[in-house]
Formats: sequence, C-alpha cells, structure tokens
Amino acid sequence: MHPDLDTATIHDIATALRRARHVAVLTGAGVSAESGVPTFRDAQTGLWAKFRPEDLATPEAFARNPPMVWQWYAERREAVARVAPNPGHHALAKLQVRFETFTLITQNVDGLHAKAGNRNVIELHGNILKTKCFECNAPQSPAADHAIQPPPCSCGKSVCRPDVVWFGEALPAKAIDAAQRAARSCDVFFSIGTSTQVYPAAELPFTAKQRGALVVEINPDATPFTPHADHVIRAPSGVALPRLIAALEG
Ligand code: BV8
Repeated sequence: MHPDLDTATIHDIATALRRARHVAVLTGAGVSAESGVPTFRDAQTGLWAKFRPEDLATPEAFARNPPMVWQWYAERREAVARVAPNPGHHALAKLQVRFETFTLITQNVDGLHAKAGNRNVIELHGNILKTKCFECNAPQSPAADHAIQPPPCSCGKSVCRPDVVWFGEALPAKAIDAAQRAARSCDVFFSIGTSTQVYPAAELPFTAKQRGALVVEINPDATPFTPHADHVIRAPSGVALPRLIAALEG
C-alpha cells in the first residue's frame, strides 16, 4: 500500500461519495503522467529542451514560426497516439457510472479519458489529436504525413493548427460554462493531477469549495489549492483512484 494512502481518509471520502448525487472531477497533466505523457511541469527534452511550453503554446509563437510549433505538436501527437490510459483513467471511467450526475472536466489534450471509456468529457483546452484552420477555425483533417509544415487549410486562406487552447486564447465558452456550472452545483469535487496554476481552470476547485462541495485533492505534491482542500491524498492518481473504487465497492 502506498505510504501516503491514509485508510481513514479513503474511508471518509467513500462515505461522502455514497451520499453524493453530483460528483465533478477536474484533471490535469498529472493524471496522464503514469501513462508516460510528460506533464507541463516536466522538463522539456531533446530539441525542445531550450523552450518552455508556455512559450510554444501561443498564437504568437505559431504565427512567428509555424513549422517549429507544428513540429512540437506533431511529436506530442505521435507520443500520445502510442500511450494507453492508466489505472487512474480506468478508475474515473468506473466512477462515472456510479452517480446520478458525473462531470469530468479535463485540462489535458491527450484524449485518454475518452479512450478509457469516460463519456461527455469536457475538454477545457481542446484535443491535440484534432486540427482546425488558423484563420476560420473550421475543423480540418490533414493528411497524416504533414509532420514538418502545417498543411494549408481547405478554406485556402491560412494553414492548419492544432485544435487546442493556447495561452492568451479564450477557452471554448460551452466547455468553461459547463465546468463552472458543475463546480457550483456538485456535492463532491475532485482536483486531480493539476498544479492549479493555469486559469481559468484553476479557479474551479475554489469555486466548488466556496459553494459548499466537499473538495478532495489528489496529487503527490502540494498546490496553491492544498490549504483549502477538505481531504488531500498525497499519492499518484493511478494508485489513489483504484484504492477509492475498492473502498466504494467494499
Ligand atoms: C485565457 C493546451 C483569456 C495547449 C494549455 C487569470 C484568469 C484568466 C487567465 C489568466 C489568469 N492568470 C493568468 C492567465 C493567463 C493564462 C494562465 O493561466 N497562465 C498561467 C501560466 C499563469 N491563461 C490563459 O492564457 C488561458 N486563456 O485565460 O484567456 C481570454 C479571455 C477572453 C478572450 C481572450 C483571452 C488559456 C490557458 C490554456 C493554455 N493551454 N494546454 C497545449 O497543451 O499545448 S494549458 C496546459 O497547462 C495543459 O493543458 C495542462 O494540463 C495545463 C495545466 O497544467 P497542469 O495540468 O496542472 O499540469 P502541470 O504540469 O502544471 O502539473 C502537473 C501536476 O500533476 C503537478 O502538480 C504534479 O505534482 C502532479 N502529478 C505528477 N504526477 C502525478 C501527479 N498527480 C497525480 N498523479 C500523478 N502520477
């Protein structure tokens, strides 16, 4: 058993879940770490070692050097296509079917929650496997062999870009509205595998807490939200979530 997995905490959370009608979950890059997807805080490697993600994931970076940003995403897309959901993802898929209302909100762009079987995932920051027009935002499906240059868009006005939300760009209105509604109305809110530093997503656990939800943070490290959490599980999500499911089923 993981040294930081406190049985009493797991028991208390399971008891609260048995009474809950609406459970909401916010996930960050940490949930995909055990699938081998580097988190945003992990040091960049290889060609990208000299860049910070925040400097590449912007419309300005893409406009300045489309091939460079396109290649960064092409490499990440290839890496994501090779990985599989981990026990943390599978536990969240099991959790979804146990409640009257279950809202899964993710900052991740890797599509792993859907791959694990979760339905109606709210992708706040888009999906790296999808492409759209840089100019008119129309969905595009470029030929897979465009690894070096961003392909031209069918509209003929611009080139393709990854269908993700870059820093400085607004989140999809429907996604952030649904996420904020869930944070305001849920009984239990989980904040899992996020450094709680990227806004407006990072506001969600605070909103849930203010509106009276029981808020649980699952993260091996502390975050700015930690002091506000009702329960903190200092363990990897791939260990903590299956343990929580076992306690619920037990
Ligand atoms: C916007 C897609 C406005 C791209 C990403 C206040 C309000 C509003 C905005 C701001 C604000 N303050 C600052 C801003 C601007 C900015 C921002 O928040 N900057 C930060 C750096 C301060 N926000 C924005 O620009 C947003 N846009 O607000 O626009 C606007 C409004 C109207 C009109 C125009 C504009 C857009 C933000 C979205 C950026 N896009 N991703 C891509 O992926 O390439 S964000 C990116 O960071 C990823 O999505 C990532 O998921 C996300 C957050 O990071 P985390 O998920 O938390 O990951 P991180 O690596 O940080 O941490 C991992 C955690 O996991 C760690 O805590 C670690 O301990 C833990 N962990 C590790 N292993 C495990 C684990 N946990 C559990 N188990 C494990 N095994």
